[in-house]
Amino acid sequence: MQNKKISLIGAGQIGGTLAHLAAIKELGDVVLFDLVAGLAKGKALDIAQSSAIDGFNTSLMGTDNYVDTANSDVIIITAGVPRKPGMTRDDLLSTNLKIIKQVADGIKDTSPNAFVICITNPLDVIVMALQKYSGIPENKVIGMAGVLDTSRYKYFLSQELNVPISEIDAFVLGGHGDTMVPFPNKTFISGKPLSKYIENGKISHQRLEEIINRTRSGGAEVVKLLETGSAFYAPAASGIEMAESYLKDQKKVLPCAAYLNGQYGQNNIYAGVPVKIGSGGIEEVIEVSLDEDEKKNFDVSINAVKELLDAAKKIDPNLE
Ligand code: A3D
Repeated sequence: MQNKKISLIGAGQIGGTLAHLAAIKELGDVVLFDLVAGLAKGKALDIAQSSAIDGFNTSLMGTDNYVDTANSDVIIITAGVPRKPGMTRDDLLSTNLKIIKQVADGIKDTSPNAFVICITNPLDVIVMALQKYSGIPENKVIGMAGVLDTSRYKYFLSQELNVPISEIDAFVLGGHGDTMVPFPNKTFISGKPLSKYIENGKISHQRLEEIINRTRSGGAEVVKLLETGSAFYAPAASGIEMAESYLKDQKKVLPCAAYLNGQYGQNNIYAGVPVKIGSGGIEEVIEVSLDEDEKKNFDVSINAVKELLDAAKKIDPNLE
C-alpha cells in the first residue's frame, strides 16, 4: 500500500515539531515546505538523522517548491508570523492574510483532495480565508485551536485538583482568542461533575475562574516567557491528533474551528465547535446544548470572530 503523504507548510517552530511527531508516529511521508528552503531542508535532514535512534521508518524531505507537496493526504499550515510579547493574535491579521493567500494558491491545484489543517493566527479568520482562497470544500478545511485550548484547561485543572489528566473530560469552544469559552458545567473528573468538587471544597469558584482566565491567556503566558516566538510543542501535538484522526479514520470528536452553516444558529463563519474527524474530513458538527450563560458567552466569542472577519474583508473585499 502506498504511504500517506503529509505536507507541512511552514517549517518554523510548530512546523519542525509537527514533522518530528509525524515521523516518530510514522503517519506517512513528510514534506516540510518553507519559503526559506534551507530551514525546511535542514530540519527534514536533522529529523531523518534521528530515525536510526528512535527506530522510525519515515521518508522526510524539505523544499520550497509546491510541486513536491503534490497529492498530499494531509496539509498542516503554520506559515505566518507568530506573536511577540504584548501583541494580540489579531495584530497578525494583515500580514498573515497575505501569506495564507500565497499558501492557498500553492496547494489548491497540487493537492485539491487534501485534508487541510490551519494553525496560523488569528485562527478563525485565517482558516476561513484559506477555505475561500483555495476553494477546497469546507468539510476538508479545518482550524486547530480547541484541542490546544482544551488541553491547557485540562492541564491546569489536573494540577489544581491533583488528578491524572486522563480523568478529566472537558472542552473549550468559541473563537481562539480572549473570549474562548471553557465550559465548567460540562467538565467531568472521573465521571463526576466539576460542581461536586466545588461543593466539597476541593476547588473554589475563584480558583476555577482563575484557571479559566489562565486558559484564555495560555498562549500569551508562553509568549511572555519565551520572549521570542510563541508556543509550539502543544500546538503541534494538537495538530497531529487531528491529522491522525483523519488518516486513521478514528472518528474522534475534537473541538476545532469548523465551518458553520446553520449549526449553533451561525452561518458562513468558522468557529470552535466539537466535530467528528474521520476519513471523510469533518464528518459531523456536533451540537451540544448550551444553557443560557454558556450561549451568551459563546455568542460573545462568535461576535469577536465576526468583528475580525469584517476587518479582514476591509483588507481584502474578495473575502465577502
Ligand atoms: P515561526 O517559527 O515563525 O514559523 C513560521 C514559518 O512560516 C517561518 O519559518 C516562515 O519562514 C514561514 N513562512 C512565512 N511566510 C511563508 C509563506 N508565504 N510560505 C511558506 N512559509 C512561510 O512561527 P510558529 O511556527 O511558532 O507559528 C506559526 C503560526 O502559528 C503563527 O501564526 C502563530 O501565531 C500560530 N499559532 C497558532 C496557535 C493556535 O493555537 C491556533 C498556537 C501557536 C501558534
